[in-house]
Amino acid sequence: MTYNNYSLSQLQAIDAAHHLHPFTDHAELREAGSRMITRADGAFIYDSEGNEILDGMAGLWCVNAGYGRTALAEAAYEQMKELPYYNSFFKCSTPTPVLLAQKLAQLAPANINQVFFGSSGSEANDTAVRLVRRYWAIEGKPEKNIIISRHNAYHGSTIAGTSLGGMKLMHEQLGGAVPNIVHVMMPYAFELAEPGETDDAFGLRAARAIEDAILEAGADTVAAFIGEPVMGAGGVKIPPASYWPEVQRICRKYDVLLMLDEVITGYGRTGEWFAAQTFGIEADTITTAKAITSGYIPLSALLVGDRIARTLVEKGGEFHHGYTYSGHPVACAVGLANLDIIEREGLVDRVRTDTGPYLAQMLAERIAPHPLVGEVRSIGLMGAIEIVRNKETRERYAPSGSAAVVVRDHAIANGMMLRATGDTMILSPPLIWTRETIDLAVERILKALDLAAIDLKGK
Ligand code: PXG
Repeated sequence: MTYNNYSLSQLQAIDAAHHLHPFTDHAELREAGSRMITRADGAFIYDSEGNEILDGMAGLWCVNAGYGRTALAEAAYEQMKELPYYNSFFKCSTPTPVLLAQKLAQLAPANINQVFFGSSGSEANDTAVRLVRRYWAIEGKPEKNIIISRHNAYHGSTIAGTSLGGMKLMHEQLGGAVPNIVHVMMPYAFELAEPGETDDAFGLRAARAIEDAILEAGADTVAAFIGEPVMGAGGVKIPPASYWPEVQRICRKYDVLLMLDEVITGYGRTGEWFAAQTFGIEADTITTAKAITSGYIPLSALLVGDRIARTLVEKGGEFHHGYTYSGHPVACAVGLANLDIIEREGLVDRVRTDTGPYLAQMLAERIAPHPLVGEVRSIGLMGAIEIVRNKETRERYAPSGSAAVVVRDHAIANGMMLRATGDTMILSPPLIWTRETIDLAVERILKALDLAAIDLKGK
């Protein structure tokens, strides 16, 4: 490949001259120069300088089947030769989205049998908002229009995604959100539970914030509640066991649709195909993307429950919505091959019965005792480590978010890719990790914590 003829400094200079990155302070990036990741294999990524880094984030929560899967490359190649593109508009279809939709209907919870494809999680959430509002309009209740979401939720970066999400810094730059979206508290006991409040009591209180919002707006104006089963980008916030059953009860009571955003939790992350199954949630829509192709090619699938699908199909007429790449034949071919790998290798079962419990055990036994760590938590292969200044009081380092970045930088320098979000370190590795990979990760995380503790002394 000719790009290998460029030196790191040449690529960095060209990057700085022409490339605007997502979620980036460009002045800062151009000063530092980007890290150039040039190849990957299995559980490891490699940078242009030959450093081997254990990828604790599966790319960006997506490479569930791991790197170096030639079967996925071949699926794309074969499909591109046969039919690189045709659309699904104008009464046309192509075979791979048809077969992938069938496969997804088989894997999804029983009430879900229809799929709408796009190319990203943001697009799929845009479709979800359009569809939910369309549903109520077809049902003769267009005034049921409000969508309830949560502070710190992440639902993507388009205008609809940002509006749905609860990220303050994103809203500040939005210049006008999609109307009729309100945000309530998140189920984050570590920071929001009252002293002495049990996890279960806190979970019920967090769920009832949704009920309060419904009652305040009036149930006849509320279309849906949307939530990530486990908040991902917001810091791997795992709700108490009492939360989701109460949310479900509240949605049913007020006839409010339940929308799940499983862009991160889908495709095995929590030890079931979907977190809806892990938590026993019956949803009207499930947004999925990322690991549907293990990130090898962009694809999203909005899974649509029978209630909405029936109305749309039987009474809806034309739904004026769709993308050029809805049901892209190559992306769907890769999706089929990827799900086949995950299924054949039993990766979902492995997470549920072996690596998920082992990760939880190692976090508790090895990481939790460290002086910088205020809490560890995980579900399946999705984990969080809270960085604190004082273990007992849970006091944080100031300014907020500064300490986790120190840990992250030491982790990366020591061959461990982790993400820092606020004061939380997060972990979401490929599902191919074994107990041995988890042991290696734990060693590298401990080393990063020790080095960070030295830097943070006295701060
Ligand atoms: N919903 C959820 C729950 C997500 O995590 C999206 C929607 C949007 O997907 P697209 O494909 O449009 O990016 C996401 C994406 C981070 C980070 O910093 C997380 C995401 C994207 C970028 C950064 O953890 N998640």
